Amino acid sequence: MGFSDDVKAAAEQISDAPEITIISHIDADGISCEAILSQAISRQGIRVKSVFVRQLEPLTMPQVPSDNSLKVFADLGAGQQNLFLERGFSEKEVLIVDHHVSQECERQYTQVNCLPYGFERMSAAGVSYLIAKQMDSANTDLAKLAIVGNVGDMMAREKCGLVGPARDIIVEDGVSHGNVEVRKRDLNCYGTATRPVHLSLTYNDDPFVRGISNNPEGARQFLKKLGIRQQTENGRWYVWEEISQEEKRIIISALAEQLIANGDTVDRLFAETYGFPDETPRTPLRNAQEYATVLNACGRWAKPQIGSAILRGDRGTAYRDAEHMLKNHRAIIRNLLEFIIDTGVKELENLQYLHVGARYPDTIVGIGAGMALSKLNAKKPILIMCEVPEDPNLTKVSMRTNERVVEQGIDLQQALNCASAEYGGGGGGHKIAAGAYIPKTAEEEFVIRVNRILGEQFAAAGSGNR
Ligand SMILES: [Mn+2]
Repeated sequence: MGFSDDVKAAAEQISDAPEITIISHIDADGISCEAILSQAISRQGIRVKSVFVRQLEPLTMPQVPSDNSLKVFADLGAGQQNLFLERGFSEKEVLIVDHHVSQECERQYTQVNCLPYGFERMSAAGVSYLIAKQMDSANTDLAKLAIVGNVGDMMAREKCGLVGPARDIIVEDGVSHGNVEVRKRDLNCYGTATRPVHLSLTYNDDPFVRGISNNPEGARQFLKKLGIRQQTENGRWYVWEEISQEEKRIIISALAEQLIANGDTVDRLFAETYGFPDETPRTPLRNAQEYATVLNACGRWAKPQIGSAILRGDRGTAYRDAEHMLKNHRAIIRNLLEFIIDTGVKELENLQYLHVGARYPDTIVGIGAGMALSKLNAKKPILIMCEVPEDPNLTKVSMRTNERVVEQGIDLQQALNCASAEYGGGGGGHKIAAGAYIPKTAEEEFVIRVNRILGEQFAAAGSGNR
C-alpha cells in the first residue's frame, strides 16, 4: 500500500458514508481542511457538518457527536487515537486525515497521513485536497484552498516555496484551474498585497538586511535612492504586487548587493510565492501567506467558521468580520511583542525564556514568540509560557526557532514532547515551532530539562560550539 492507495481508500470510505462529521483544527491548515472536505462531500450529495476544536484532548472530545456519521478528523487525530478507543469508536466510524506523528493504538483506525511516506512538507489541507480530487476530478478549484493551508502551516518556509506533492500536484492543479498564479523568484517577503513596499521590506527579517529590516526610515530611503515610485498622486502607498517587474528587479538586486556587501548569503532572498488573481487587488486574500493570516486570526479569536465561509467564497459579512478580527489580532500581537522585548527574556545556555502570565490569550503566544525571536538572540530557541484560562493547574509552553538553528540539529517538537511527557503533559508540532501543556508546578524544572535536551541535540549534530 502506498500513499495514493490510502488516498483512494479514504475517498471510498467517504463516498460510502450516509452522513459525515468533520472534526478539524482551528488554524489556517485545519480550517482549509474543513472547507475542502466539506465542499467535496456536499458536492457528492452527502450530508456533512463540522466541528472545530482548539486541540483534540479529553476536554474537547465531548464535542465529537455520538451518532451514525463517519467522523473525519482533519489536521488532528493521528496522535490522539487512544481517545477514539476510549470513546469506543469502531474502525468503520473514524477516518483520520493528518500530517502529524502517529500514536500507536491497538485499534487500526483508517488513516491518510503523508508523513510516514516521507512527505514532510505537505500539510493536512494537502492530504484533504488529494482526497477531494480522488472523489471527483472536478474538485481542482479547491487546490487554491490547499495552498493556503500548506503555506499557513509553514510548509513553504524552509525551502522558500512548496516542494513534493504539494508543489507538483496541488500548485500545478491550481495553475491549470486558473485561480492560482506562481511567482518564481519573487521576493521572500510578507505583506506583498497589503503593506506599503518599504514596510514589507522593514518587517522582513528572513534574510535580515542591515539598515532595512526593522528600519522603516532606512527602507524608505533605500527605495528613494533606487528611484522607485512609492506613492500614487493621491498619496496612497504602493504595495509590492502592483509595482512593475522592472522595479521589483531593481529592488531585489539592490537588496542582494546589500546582503553580499555585509557578508551575508542571498539564498533566502528569493521565494516562490502563490498569488490568487481572482481576488480583489490589495486585499489579504491576494496571496497564500496573507490569506492564511486571515484564517489564523479567525481561528485564534474563536471564529473558525468565519474563515471557512471565506474559503467558500463569502466576501460579504464573513469577510468584513474577518477584517475586524485581523486588525484586533495584529494589535494584540504587536502589544505582546513589545511586552516580550520590554520585559526581556532570561537566557540559559541553549534557550531563552519568559512567562507572560495571563496577559495574552494562549492562542497567540506562539506567534508573538516567533516574531520576538528576530529581535532577540536568534541563535537560541525562545520558550514562552502562559497561563491556560480553562485550567489554572496547566501552563502552555510555546517554542520557536529559525531555519539556521534547525539545520544545527534542533528539533523543538522532539524536545517538548520528550520533556512534557516526563511531567505528565503533552506536546506536539514541528522542528521549528512546537507547543506543550505542562503542570503549572513543573514550570521551573521543565525549562531546565528542555535546555538540557536542546544541548544534547546540538551536541549530537556536532554543533556544540556555535
Ligand atoms: Mn496542520
